[in-house]
Amino acid sequence: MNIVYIGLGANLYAPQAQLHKAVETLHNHPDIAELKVSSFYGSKPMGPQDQPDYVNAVATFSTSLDAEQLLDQLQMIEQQQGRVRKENRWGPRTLDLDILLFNNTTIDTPRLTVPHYGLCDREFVVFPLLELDPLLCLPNGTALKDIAATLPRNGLTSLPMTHNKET
Ligand code: A4P
Ligand code: MG
Repeated sequence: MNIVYIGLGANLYAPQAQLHKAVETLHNHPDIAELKVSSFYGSKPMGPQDQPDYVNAVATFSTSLDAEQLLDQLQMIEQQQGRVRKENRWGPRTLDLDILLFNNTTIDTPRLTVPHYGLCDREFVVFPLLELDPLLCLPNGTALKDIAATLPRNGLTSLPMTHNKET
């Protein structure tokens, strides 16, 4: 079994509901077990500022899928939830699912860079990861809490729990 951490992000069409729906799909997936999800967080857009704020979360689970098979599954879920890939980098999206960590390994292939290249710079990834595991370390041995110590929160807020799938 592989232990995986993924990032979830959305800023279009009821972003909290998009994340709830993605979590439900992961929960029901036959090759995914032991799913744990962080709180949902409100975050300021990284990149172009003329787009809505984001809702972000991270999740961890075990899976028998290898990393590329998992990427296929995550991209399928993005597609099912209406993701349209556009030219403009870092633009708004209904759902973005990124593989943050895959076991304690590094992956560098044309399709995959793991740990995710932005992991250490993104408050909306680092703080939710620490919520799931305060002792989490990167494959190079760096403790995530040491990265968090100097990372600005940039207005990151923990959102109240909602089960309302329309918000
Ligand atoms: N790819 C390589 N490594 C990975 C990985 N570890 N996980 C490749 C997932 N995919 C990976 O991704 C492009 C290609 O990256 C994939 O085909 C895969 O083979 P994409 O999802 O099509 O494109 P993208 O997500 O638009 O591009 P990018 O550069 O990954 O965007 P980011 O870095 O994900 O940023 N602001 C806030 N507050 N919160 C956000 O979540 N997200 C973005 C998008 C911008 N601003 C944000 C947020
Ligand atoms: Mg992505």
